[in-house]
Amino acid sequence: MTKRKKLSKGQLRRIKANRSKKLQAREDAPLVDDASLGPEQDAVVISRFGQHAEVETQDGHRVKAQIRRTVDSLVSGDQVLFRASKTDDGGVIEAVHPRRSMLTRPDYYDGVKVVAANIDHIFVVSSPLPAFSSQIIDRYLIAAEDTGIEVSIVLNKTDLMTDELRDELDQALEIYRQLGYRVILASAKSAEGVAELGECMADQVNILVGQSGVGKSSLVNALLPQAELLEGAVSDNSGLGQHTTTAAKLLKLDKGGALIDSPGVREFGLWHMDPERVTWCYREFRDLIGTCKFRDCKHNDDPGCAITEALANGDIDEMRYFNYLRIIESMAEQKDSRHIKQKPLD
Ligand SMILES: Nc1nc2c(ncn2[C@@H]2O[C@H](COP(=O)(O)OP(=O)(O)OP(=O)(O)O)[C@@H](O)[C@H]2O)c(=O)[nH]1
Ligand SMILES: [Mg+2]
Ligand SMILES: [Zn+2]
Repeated sequence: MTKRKKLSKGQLRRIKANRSKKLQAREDAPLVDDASLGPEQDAVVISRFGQHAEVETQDGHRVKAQIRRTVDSLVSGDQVLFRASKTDDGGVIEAVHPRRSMLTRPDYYDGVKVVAANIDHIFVVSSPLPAFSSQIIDRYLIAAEDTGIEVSIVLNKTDLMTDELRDELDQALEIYRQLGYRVILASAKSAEGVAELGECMADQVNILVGQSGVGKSSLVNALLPQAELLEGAVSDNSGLGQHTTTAAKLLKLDKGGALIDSPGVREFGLWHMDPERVTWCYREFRDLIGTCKFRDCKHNDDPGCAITEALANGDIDEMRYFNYLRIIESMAEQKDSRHIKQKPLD
């Protein structure tokens, strides 16, 4: 389990107010008459909208279901006990099976928000437009490492790259390959890498994460043309699409397994994590933790630091180390200002 950082009073107040508003909304929701419901059956959550969720039953039926008040948290990928209505084409979600994994992200209103459940493989998607940033990749990798779920990297939109840019980005990604991450160069447009991506996803529950506009929904469409998800158009410098995805959605893969498309966020904050945990999430730092001269070493200019020593020896990559310092610094800034600027998209 992750050690969570203490939240400020303002953050706690806001989160509490938001939770009680949500509880109130549930109490206002209509009760479902038990007699009108069929037997319990297993189903998977496709996507969640407020007090409802779309589920798929084991015989492949898609149903829009109400959620029992006793169900605390429900997201795409959750395995649930579902009862179909005898009188209409709806139903009720009675309970959620324990999750074998979940991906979370910090949220301005909810503290920490669960993005999806029961994931086996996270694909961090990047692109040349919006601009490639190894620091953003590192932020997503930290969140992924924190969950213990397998993680790979996708560089999408190769069709937009000159040979020169392709070489440059490929070199930047070589560092990740050396760290043991699989890197896939892909294009939803030219279909490069799409088959390879599909092979890596077979028989697992996969999720695409990454900045808004990198082409997650487009890759889903390339993998599953029948999905017909709405894609955005790169309308400005930020690359934010008009059809930006607002809710996570699960799609079944033809060869078994599933794929979840998730909404991108403008800025992926990590303020909910302990800086020590962030250090641990850097794979190449992990074995060095606890070997610095001082127990409270900040791995910056502290004497006898094992991490800066490994950096000097060339065992740790400069870019990764620079990103690490920037991320730790930005976490401290956010803590000082006691608020998070980012407004969530969903
Ligand atoms: N040239 C090119 N454009 C692409 C490619 N993949 C996606 N795009 C375009 O990039 C824009 C954004 O694509 P989306 O698939 O909506 O991006 P997203 O990651 O799902 O974005 P959010 O839902 O906002 O998180 C759209 O205009 C796509 O047509 C690609 O491989 N090549
Ligand atoms: Mg999308
Ligand atoms: Zn150190």
